[in-house]
Amino acid sequence: MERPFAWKTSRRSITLERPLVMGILNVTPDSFSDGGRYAVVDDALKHAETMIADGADIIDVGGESTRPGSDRIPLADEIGRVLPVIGAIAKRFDIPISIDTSRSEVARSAADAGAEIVNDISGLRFDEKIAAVAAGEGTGLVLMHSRGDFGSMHSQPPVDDILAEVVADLRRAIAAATSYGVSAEQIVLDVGIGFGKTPDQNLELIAKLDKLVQEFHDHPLLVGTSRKSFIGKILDNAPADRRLAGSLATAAIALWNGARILRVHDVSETVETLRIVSAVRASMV
Ligand code: 9MG
Repeated sequence: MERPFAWKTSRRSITLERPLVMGILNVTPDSFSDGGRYAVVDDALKHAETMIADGADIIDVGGESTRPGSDRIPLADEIGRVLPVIGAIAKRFDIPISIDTSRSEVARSAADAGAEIVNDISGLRFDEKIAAVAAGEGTGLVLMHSRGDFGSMHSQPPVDDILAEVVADLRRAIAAATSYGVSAEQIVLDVGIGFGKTPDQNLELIAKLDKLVQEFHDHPLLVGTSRKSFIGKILDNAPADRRLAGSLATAAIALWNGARILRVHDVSETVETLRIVSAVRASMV
């Protein structure tokens, strides 16, 4: 029997009785028009509107790419990219907005502008004060597992036992968050597919997700496999725009193995996939 979780954010309690879809909204120079700030906000609003119509439950806004080979951008640039977009989405739609950042200053400004969840790919390793923001503002907090610093996180030497490493590191992240006063109901965990893992270890983590569900029974799990390179590697080096089937297959398996929230680019296709998986699961009782 699955636990009927609710996720506490600064603006609501999000029920997790059915799987949720977090739609990805990247506000990086390669994502939207180069026609100036208003055009970027307009494009981002249209993209958010489409994802919401397609069934997204949460919009994850990020201004700094964490893809392999990306460099850190100045703090002011990150804030300048995400704030107008978060403000515009919060004004127009009643949907939970998460801010994808590993900087506490960005998290705080985003929370002021209307973000109610902080999605930290570093699991508090880059800037522990993110936990102070989450505690003070009452936001939801995604603690994602990753290894290494910003520049080296995609070129880490492999560890022998990735499952044990993820468990130990996530335990440390929960302890750090709790020490700042973040409550268990605010915390969602994420294994960090593609961050400091070999392609085989990414597959292993998806296959063994049920073990993490048992280990962290107080926290829902979020998984992001969408268009990631381990999928391309299996499919004869398919580029990102040819990884939809692989993204849906891995989302379906992650859901089957206990994930509660899927972070994706292709919202409508994922929503349909999850509905089928849920229907099959419901027929087991
Ligand atoms: C920002 N980002 C990129 N990949 C991600 C993943 O798998 N999970 C989360 N929480 N954030 C991610």
